[in-house]
Amino acid sequence: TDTDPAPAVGETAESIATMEIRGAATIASAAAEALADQAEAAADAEPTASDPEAFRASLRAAGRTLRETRPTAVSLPNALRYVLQRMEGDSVDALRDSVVDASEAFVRQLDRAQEDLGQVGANRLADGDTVMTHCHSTDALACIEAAVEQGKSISAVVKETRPRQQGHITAEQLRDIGVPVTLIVDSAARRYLDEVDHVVVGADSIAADGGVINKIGTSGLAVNARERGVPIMTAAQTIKLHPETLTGHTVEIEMRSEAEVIESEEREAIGEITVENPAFDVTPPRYMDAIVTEQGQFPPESIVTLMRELFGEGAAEPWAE
Ligand code: RUB
Repeated sequence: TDTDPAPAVGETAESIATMEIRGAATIASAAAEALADQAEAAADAEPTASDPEAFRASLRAAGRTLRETRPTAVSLPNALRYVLQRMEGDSVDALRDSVVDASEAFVRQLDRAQEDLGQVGANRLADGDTVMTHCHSTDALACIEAAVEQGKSISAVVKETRPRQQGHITAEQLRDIGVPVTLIVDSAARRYLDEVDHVVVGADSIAADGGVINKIGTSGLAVNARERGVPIMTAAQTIKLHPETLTGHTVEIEMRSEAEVIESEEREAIGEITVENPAFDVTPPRYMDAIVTEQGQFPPESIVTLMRELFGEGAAEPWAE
């Protein structure tokens, strides 16, 4: 059709779906950048180059393509909303510039927010602390990195995070900043909590009731941490706040392929079984000590106030046809 997204959008969407691009913040900045690419491409090709309405439609189509890649990280629709709500102008040139500027502003803000929340999270960590991590979160790593930069000596117990083993990325990045790392299998977490001073995780979405949606296994880790008396924080910039939960919607938990869990030959050898692979779970607010954002730290139960301030009561979908 006239409004087919540019190849760059298709490539980004594919990379998000296959998890080559992954993690809520990274997905959000890639999506914002793909919209800027779409704006450049649409301003250069007919019919969008000479028809502002067709240009707008092509940006909305790009938004829908990106939106459909993965369902759980709200930073993705929040990024699309940020950029598309700022698309304005009577000419295609003006429209293109508004999208490119908004995309750049979004990515700048994201980086800035991560730096700021890193400072807040770092203040919760003390010199000599051992932290436990789950999955790979750039927001969580920002807290540990800022603590290291403050001159604190931090070591880490890193959960491998089955089935995709994002813990390996965390282990490598912590090593790069000089943090001693002990890698463990997920089921060893409770045993190691006795040696840990703080659990630090990220979030894909934060619900209005303070529930934290993050990589599967986070909720069990939080319950165990509470039982062991170990504080747990989630590092989540405000782009992770899920506006639709203000009106009673729940966050969709992505179900991924069973091939990530078991190889097909092995599965066939076992016989007729069901394999399920939910990618995320919900940690109830009572098991989370703090949500650390670029605007300071919050008890999970009070996050709704910040959410109303930032999003109001309703969230429009500017990518709708
Ligand atoms: C990643 C994950 C991360 C959050 C936060 O899941 O659960 O903890 O996305 O990451 P997946 P960040 O690997 O399935 O995308 O702090 O970088 O936004």
